[in-house]
Amino acid sequence: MPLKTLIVERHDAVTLIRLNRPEALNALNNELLGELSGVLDAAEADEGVRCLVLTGSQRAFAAGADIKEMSDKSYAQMFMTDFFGPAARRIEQFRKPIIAAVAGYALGGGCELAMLCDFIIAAETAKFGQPEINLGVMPGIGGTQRLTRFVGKSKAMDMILTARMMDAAEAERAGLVSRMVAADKLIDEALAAAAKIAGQSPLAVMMNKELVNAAYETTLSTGVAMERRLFHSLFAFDDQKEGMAAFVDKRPAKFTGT
Ligand code: DAK
Repeated sequence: MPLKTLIVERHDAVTLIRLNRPEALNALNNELLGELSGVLDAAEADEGVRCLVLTGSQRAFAAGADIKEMSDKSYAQMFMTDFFGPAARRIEQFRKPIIAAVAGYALGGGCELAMLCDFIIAAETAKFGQPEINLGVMPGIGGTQRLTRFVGKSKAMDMILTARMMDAAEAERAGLVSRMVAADKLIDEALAAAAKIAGQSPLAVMMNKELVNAAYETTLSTGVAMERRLFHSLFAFDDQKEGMAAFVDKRPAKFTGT
């Protein structure tokens, strides 16, 4: 079935996904999240895909959950459909890296979607916010938890309680985004980062992703112990031998994922 709300492009081992609901500033509705889950399923199953980039338009990454779709729902409907739950879990459990390339508005569920990715590259035009309080509600895809872990309690409280937006420069200073670039360089920069990741050993990439995420979920000593075990395990693979031999031979490594 052709996709209605996403544009998907393949750039060698990188899949670029563009949110595409321009009439609603890429607001997230059920259709879009269902399509996104399907694209992630396909990317997970495709061994040729090593990294993903998720982006929106110059005007908006995503201006939040679709308020028009959501406004009349009852508590029973929200609960019984587990509103947004399956899509959020799909992204959380995705094992390959996803880079969010954010220009324009990343608000509410849009900011949360960016934070669900592994890191965020922001255009100078990016604006991040959790303005749900203006609607009498609250973030619902982890915003109260993830924003607080990214930027600390004070800025998270400020943004969530006042609904103020953070521009790209502040977001970079606060650690919400990994780098800020000119708007016309955003996609090139994100694709270049993704290509760099795609050229690494996929085994090492997935284990590194798992461990950085574990830092949010576990104690320091448990995380460090997990890291040591996985580090040891990498010596079971050809990619470790190749990576170290290539360094000694002063040549680029050719990783095979074995
Ligand atoms: N939903 C639906 N339509 C939206 C939208 C949204 N979030 N944001 C913008 N649009 C639509 C506008 O209605 C307008 O449509 P037309 O009037 O042309 O038909 C079109 O996009 C262009 O928007 P504007 O005319 O407003 O454009 P401006 O440049 O003047 O303003 C803006 C841009 C981004 C500042 C403004 O559109 C705005 O404030 N948008 C709403 C931002 C917002 O409040 N976002 C948070 C939404 S609530 C859950 C999980 C998650 C969530 C909820 C539950 N569960 C797991 C239970 C998440 C909730 C949210 O994200």
